[in-house]
Amino acid sequence: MKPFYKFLLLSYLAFFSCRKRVEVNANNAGTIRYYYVGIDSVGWDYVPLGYDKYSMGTPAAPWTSNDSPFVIRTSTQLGRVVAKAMYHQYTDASFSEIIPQSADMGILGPVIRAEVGDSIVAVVKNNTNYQYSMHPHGVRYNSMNEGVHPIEPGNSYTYGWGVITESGPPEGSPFSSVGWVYHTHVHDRYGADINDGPMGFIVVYKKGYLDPVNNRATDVAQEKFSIYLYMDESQSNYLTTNRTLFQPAVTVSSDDPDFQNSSSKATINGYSMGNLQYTNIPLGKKTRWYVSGFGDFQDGFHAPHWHGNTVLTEDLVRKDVLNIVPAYLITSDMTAQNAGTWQYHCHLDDHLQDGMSSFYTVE
Ligand SMILES: [Cu+2]
Repeated sequence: MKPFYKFLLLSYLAFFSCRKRVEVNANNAGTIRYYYVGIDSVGWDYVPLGYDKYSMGTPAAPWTSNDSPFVIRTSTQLGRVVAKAMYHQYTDASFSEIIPQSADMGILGPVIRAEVGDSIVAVVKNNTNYQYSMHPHGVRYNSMNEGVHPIEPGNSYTYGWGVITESGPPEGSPFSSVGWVYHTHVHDRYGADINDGPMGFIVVYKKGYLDPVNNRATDVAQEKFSIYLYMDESQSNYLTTNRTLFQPAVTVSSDDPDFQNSSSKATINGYSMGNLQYTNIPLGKKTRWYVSGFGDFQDGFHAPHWHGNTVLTEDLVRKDVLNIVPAYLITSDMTAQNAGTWQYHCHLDDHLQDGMSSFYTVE
């Protein structure tokens, strides 16, 4: 058996035993990257600014007639604030202190970072009343670590994943990293899972390219993350709660077509209507964008579009619009030459009209 595969095998075995054993294996190859991730219930406001910034709303005149079904609370629609779930990174296994992240991450969980040859240990604690899991894309796992078995409310589960050659950028790639998604994936349940909120990114770097101080690739000045998604509150585990948690209580049937339509929020990182603002995109330096999305045949295709600047994708094509299908991820680099605050939105007209828009600022 080749040493590296032997290491992987040992690692997998070690993940089921004690942490000490894992650390012993760390001496053989790569680094063991520990992540303590809580799944927490949160009160979520899709439009925390309180107005539709994209449609040039103001605090005095916040919403367009298109916006109203999605943001105004009545007895027939949920409005803008609901209970959801999200992943938070904690400092350690006591799960007492959340590690904050930049505001433009929105509802996304922590970015799980590793270099090729490393292993990832994700200790996940479910602090909600519902079953969730953590399913990673791109890394190596066995069925016990696939993240399709529910973590029961109050329980924890430790996942071990191998970051193999095939998890990283291909040989000869000019990109030093490649992005992947992770998300809750409780088997046999679709809508009432990812719509609730638990999702995030994994980034795998070429060996030696993860800057441990700045938490990004050594050859870029900034990393940014986007997930385009209709979050369907009519499919959420929290639906029953959300119908009565705020006033007025929703009394219309959850099967009502208008209720269903108004419950489907067009978001980027959980924010709608230009309420997501990316900052600190450095002028003249490289910003790496990791862009993905989720959804179904009806609403899962997205066309992320940057105004003002272009990106270079992994296939070395110059673009300002990407083409995203569910769970597909594009890693692209922007060397911004155009300072200012620019729109960054889905180019599908109905998605944009429903609020799938944000801004980014080059400074
Ligand atoms: Cu879209």
